[in-house]
Amino acid sequence: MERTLVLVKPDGVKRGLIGEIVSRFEKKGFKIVNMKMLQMTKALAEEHYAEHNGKPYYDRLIEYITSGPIVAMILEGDDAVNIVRMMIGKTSPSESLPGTIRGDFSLNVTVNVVHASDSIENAKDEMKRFFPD
Ligand code: FUP
Repeated sequence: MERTLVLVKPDGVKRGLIGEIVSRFEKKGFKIVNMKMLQMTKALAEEHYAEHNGKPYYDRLIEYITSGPIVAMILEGDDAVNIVRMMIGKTSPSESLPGTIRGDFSLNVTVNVVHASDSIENAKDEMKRFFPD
């Protein structure tokens, strides 16, 4: 069994998509092992997106991700990291296919509804970051 971290980002919460997103993962067969609502601080956002520091979109990204409450959850299931990444869709709006969460609900590369860990190693760090206990 593998675990991964998913965030419903501020636009997903504001648009009332928490239930839709949780439901897709539940129906797929993932177990929700932890979940909470929080607002990311600037410090947490800068840690989470450290590798993007210096990119032209970085300031907008930090402002957006701290702009309202998010929902963080840990999902568990076989091959969770890869399968959840497939279910959220690609980062680029022109590549996120219909049927994926981003493909169905977002047209914007920054304001894109969800985050999911992109490797087992990052999943471990991100689960610790959002669920330190
Ligand atoms: P992803 O793992 O799909 O969330 O994508 P990345 O790790 O490449 O990027 C993290 C976040 O940076 C994305 F959710 C949105 C933002 N981003 C932009 O705003 N513009 C870009 O050109 C690339 C990424």
